[in-house]
Parts: sequence; structure tokens; C-alpha cells
Amino acid sequence: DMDLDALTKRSAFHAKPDGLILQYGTAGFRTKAEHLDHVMFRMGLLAVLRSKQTKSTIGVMVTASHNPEEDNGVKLVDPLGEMLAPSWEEHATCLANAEDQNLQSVLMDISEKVAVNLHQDAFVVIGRDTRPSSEKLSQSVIDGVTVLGGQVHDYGLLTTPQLHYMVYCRNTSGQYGEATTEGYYEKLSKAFVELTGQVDCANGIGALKLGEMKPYFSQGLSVQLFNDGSGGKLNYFCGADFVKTHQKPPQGIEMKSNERCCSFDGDADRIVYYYQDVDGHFHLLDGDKIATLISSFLKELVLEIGESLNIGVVQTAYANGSSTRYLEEVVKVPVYCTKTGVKHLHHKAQEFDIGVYFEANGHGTVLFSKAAETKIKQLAKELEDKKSKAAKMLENVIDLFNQCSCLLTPVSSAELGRRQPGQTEGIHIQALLVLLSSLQATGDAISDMLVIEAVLALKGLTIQQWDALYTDLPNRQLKVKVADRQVISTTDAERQVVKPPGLQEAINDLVKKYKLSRAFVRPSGTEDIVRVYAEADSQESADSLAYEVSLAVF
Ligand code: 16G
Ligand code: ZN
Repeated sequence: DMDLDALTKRSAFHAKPDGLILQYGTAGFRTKAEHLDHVMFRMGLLAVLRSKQTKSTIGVMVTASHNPEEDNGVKLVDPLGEMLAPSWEEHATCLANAEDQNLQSVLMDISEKVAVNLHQDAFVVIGRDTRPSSEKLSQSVIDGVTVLGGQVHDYGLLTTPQLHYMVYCRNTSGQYGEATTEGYYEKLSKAFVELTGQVDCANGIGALKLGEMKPYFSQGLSVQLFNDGSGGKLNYFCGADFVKTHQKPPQGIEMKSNERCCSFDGDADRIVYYYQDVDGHFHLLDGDKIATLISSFLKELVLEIGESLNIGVVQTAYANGSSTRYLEEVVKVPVYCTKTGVKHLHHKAQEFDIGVYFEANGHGTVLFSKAAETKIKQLAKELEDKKSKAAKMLENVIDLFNQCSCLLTPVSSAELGRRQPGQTEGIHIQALLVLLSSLQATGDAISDMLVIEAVLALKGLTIQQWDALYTDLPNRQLKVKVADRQVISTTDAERQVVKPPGLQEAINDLVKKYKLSRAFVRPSGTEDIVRVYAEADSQESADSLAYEVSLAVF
């Protein structure tokens, strides 16, 4: 039961600054840490309602991801490890913005609207990133949960995807895995023996968690961690967002030429790869390159095992035109475009047996439908049965596969080609299983990295060969400050402006002046600005197209 007197008393310790209005945006609430205490307390309250309504464990993550160290934020995780249902975002916004004296009535209004049984038990799990403000803010969440009689488990420092994993495990009675960090590491590392490489951890949680994973690789983890938080500031001149937007290496990493490196963001749910060639040129392999690598691999596997599993790729308007073309024309997979924000891509990807989704900025994963999962597991079982019927040969293949998943021993595609058909079949099914068991339902930098490393090893590809699959069209992004960004509204997955009138026609006319060109504008969902994107056949053209479009926005 809820003790409303206690609520009133406790909320006095988490007073809302007068007049402050915040929105549950694309990825929860996000602003300067000092303005968030009341929001945290109230999200604790809301998590209790959501838990009672769904009769499940709900997660609360305290992080501001790639944003500066001084910022913070909070988001709720739904029972299946997914983002909070869109219909609840509105309740979150209402509750966060209620004036203190109205808090109780707003809370009651929401309970009524969503038909919560107040006698139901509530359970909430909490995680936080390494920001200095995160510990205290997560205590405020706990305060909110407990004042309404909810139970809490505080996991302390976690990556965002780890919290999603915990929530999912707890709501599926441990069938998926154990709801501990050990369980997570075990699940992810099962198919791997060894991991090598260079990782920029944005001075955030990724370093800590990747370090903890070390004992789970039998041959060791010889990953060099840079920006591990021991000296530098979170996301400052480092991390996936810095590398993607500035198209240059993070500070603090020593890049040897042609060596592959990757960067995480502050809560380890984004990843990009890069390398420096012998001439010192920097090459970025962003979310689009990752989507291409993984979906072409999956497409090959599915063709090889001769199953009719449909694959779809989901991107946003920011996807480089070359990547879309490559996917459609070379890999021959259908490509769909959604609005920016993980939840939109995720939703669309659920329509396929195998749905690959990545934003260019490095958020993404692969989703396998229940049917696809069942099919793959059944094929793997049949394979095991064949094996037990004294098929010594196949056994060797499986061993071999275990070697291929040892990331130091890549098997070249030529070698794969030399094997007997029966042998490759085994390898392909096993490879699908590895991907299936390693990929997390919400994009996870650690699990994405393992999968990318496995695919590179299995295909015997260097980062240069991967990069050469297609060449990015030169592009430019600009930010435009306007009085009110909401005067711009868009349609067609943010690729067409509908308001103000005339703007889309102006963009069309500008685009016509350049070759292989494309441009769009959209109001940001996280900052008070309008974003402009342009691509064209040369960097000069992309730059001037972006500039001309940004002038048209005024
Ligand atoms: C958030 C989104 C990210 C999106 C970005 C766009 C999640 C977890 N994060 O960070 O996917 O790319 O917003 O920001 O959904 P913008 O609207 O300012 O361009
Ligand atoms: Zn993030």
C-alpha cells in the first residue's frame, strides 16, 4: 500500500526548482546534474507504478550517456529490457513537472489512468554510470521507490545495456541468464576464448566493465583500454560521439598504422571503429559500416543453411547513401528508414526474422524473432545429433569453429571454401548461434564489439578490407540555432519538411545543384537546435550544400 503522508514528507527533501520544465525525451530526461534531484525521486515513484501495473521488475538507469560529465539523466527500462513504453513517456513528463504541492494528486491521476492495482508488489532495479553526480542521484531514485513501499536492488555501477540485461533476466525467471554481472559476462563470453584490440572507453563505465570481463576469456583479454577514467574527464575529447562528430581519433590513444581501434560512449551503448592508414589518414567505420558487415555476414549464413529467414536492415536518414546502396544492391537486403532514436529503429526491426538496425552514430544491434531463434537452435541440435552418430568429421569442424571464434585465429573465406559442404553447414549454424547468444536486445557496445570481432575473424577480414566494402559519400552535419526549433516539422522518417511552408522546396532546389546529393533538416530531440545533414559527390559540395541549407532554415 502507498503511504501518501510519507510521500509528502519525503518529497520535501527533493523539492522541484520553481518553473523548471523538462521533457522525457528521446532517451529519458537529460540536463545539468544539479537540476535533476526531484526528477530522480519522481522517477522512483513512477517506476513503482510501472512495476505494479506490469507485475514485473522495472529498471531505472542514471546516466547522460555521451553528454558532458556535468550533465546527468535518467531513463526507465521496461519488463523485457526494452525502453519505456511510449504511452508512459507522457506520464513521466507530467510527474517530473508537477509542482510540489500537486505531486500527490498527479501521481494519483496517473495511477487511475493506467489502472494500477495499488496493492500489487513493486520491484525496481537501479544502475548508474561513473559521473560524480550519479551516486547521489541514484539514492534519490531509491528514496522514491521505497517511500511507495517498493523493493529495490541497487546494482551500482553498470553500463546501460547491462541494466537492460538484468531487467530482462529477472522477468524471465533466469531462463535467459543470471541477473548478475557474472551472468552477463558468462553469457557474452561463452563463444569466445580470446579478445584483442584497442578500446577507447570515453573515460566511462566501459573500461570498468570490460576489465571485469577479463577472467571469462580462457586465453585472456589482451585489449588495451584507453581513456579508462583514471585521469581524464568523461566524454572529454574522447568516446564514440567525439570520434564520430569530429572524424578524428580521441585524445589519449596511441594508434599504430592499420591497427583497429574502437570507441564506446559514456554508458557503453554506442560503438564506432577506426584506424589510421600508412599515410596517416584517419578512417572511421561507423554504425553504417557495422550494419553492412553484420548483415552481409548474416545474409551469407542464411543462404548457406538454406533456411527461409527474412533479413531486414533498419537505418535513419543519417545513414550514408553509399551504405544504403550497398545493402540494397550488393548484399540484396531490404532497407528501411525510421525516425532518429533507438526505439524507432528497434520497433521496425522487430518485424523481421532477423532485423539488423544501426544508427550511423553507433547505436544498434540485431534482433532475432522467436521463430528464428527456435529454428536456429533446432538446426544446431540436429547437428549435434548427427555428430553423436559418430560423425567424427563434424566434431572436428566444431572444434575448428571454436578455434575460429578464438579471435586470434581468423579463418579465411578461401579456407572456408575448401571445406566439404557438410562441414561448412556446421560452421554456419554454429556461427549463427554465436551471434544469437552474444547480441543483446538493446544495442550494447561490449556485445557489438564481440560480434564484430567474431565476424572479422570468421571472414578473415582486416579492418581495411571491411572499410573497402564501400566508400562513404562525403557529408557534413551542421547545427543551427533558431528561436523555436518546433516551427520545423518533418515527415517521411524526418527526410521531408512539412512546416514551415516553402522550406522543403528551397532544399530541393539546393540539392539539385550538386551531384549524388541529398540533404535534410530536423529539430534535435536532445538539444535546442535544428540539425542539418548534407551529402554529395565531394567534400566541398557537401560542405556548401549543408551551409546553403542552413541559411534556408533561418
Ligand atoms: C539519443 C538517442 C540516439 C539518437 C540521438 C539523436 C537513444 C538511446 N539515444 O541520444 O539514438 O541518435 O538521441 O539526438 O535512443 P538528436 O535528436 O539531438 O539528433
Ligand atoms: Zn549511450
